[in-house]
Amino acid sequence: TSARTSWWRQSRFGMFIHFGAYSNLEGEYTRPDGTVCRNAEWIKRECRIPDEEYERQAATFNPSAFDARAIVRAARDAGQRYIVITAKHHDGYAMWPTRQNSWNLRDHSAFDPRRDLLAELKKAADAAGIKLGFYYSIWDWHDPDFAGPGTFPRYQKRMYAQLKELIDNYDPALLWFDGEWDTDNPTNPWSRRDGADLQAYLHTLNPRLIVNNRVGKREVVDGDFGTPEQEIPAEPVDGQLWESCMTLNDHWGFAKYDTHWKSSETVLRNLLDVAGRGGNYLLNVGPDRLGRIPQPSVDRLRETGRWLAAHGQG
Ligand code: FUL
Repeated sequence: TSARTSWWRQSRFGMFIHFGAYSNLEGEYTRPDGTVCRNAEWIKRECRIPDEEYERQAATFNPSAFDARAIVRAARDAGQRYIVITAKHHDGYAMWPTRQNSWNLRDHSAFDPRRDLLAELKKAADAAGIKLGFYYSIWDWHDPDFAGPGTFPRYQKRMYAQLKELIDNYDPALLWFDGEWDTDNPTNPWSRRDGADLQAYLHTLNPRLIVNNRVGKREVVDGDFGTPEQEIPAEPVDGQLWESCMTLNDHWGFAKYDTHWKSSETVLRNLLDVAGRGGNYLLNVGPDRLGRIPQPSVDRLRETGRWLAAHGQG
């Protein structure tokens, strides 16, 4: 436990935001034969949406109602002290104007090209004293070099360049990697060595950066903290910092049909349980295609924050 991780260890409660080109479909894809396939951030793959079609829909993505200040306010009022937003999920779509490709919110959307969501969020978060982190998927369904024979080094170069852009332009306090595994994905070439190299590189760009364990292979030696997902571990690994990430309903990305919301009592119980055992709780929201956090999520965040404030923990 170093001084570097001190703000993170003291934070206890954070907001996860899953937002990307998939959000534009709001969880439903109507196949050519008229049947409907449901998913959320995995919709491209799980519903086997052809590339051209996914690209066509992404070109209409216009999150014009994304309000960084309102989101930061919702987080702060909930008692959350940091935010982690998907800068790039598995579909490879970058939520900032990356110069490495045109598969991004500036060059491939119907969004106002003068706007930059990550910059807006960074500014609002700074103003509120909230730390900002980025989720970044190593696995990339869009970049042909990810799984092409012998082309992974080319992909990796672009990935390094994208991460440098993120660090140079938005100064994130934390990077939350994902998509490093090879169980679902036998073509995933990510190795332990790649993880160690990447982490060393990131620390040359910013020695204070905090990184999760999915930068490597989720082992105790990887990154700064463990990432149990949708669960509160009975016995956290000895000596390893950890953070439970959880959805508020049953999906990470927006799914219009999913109304299976956790009660604010459940959220609070989870938070106290996690914090009582020394972990952090990263609670997810999935904005709709216009960029608005669903009202049931806003309500639960507000109720949680109200309880914390009333008990002197806000
Ligand atoms: C998983 C991803 O595959 C999910 O889509 C989500 O982002 C979750 C937090 O991590 O590994």
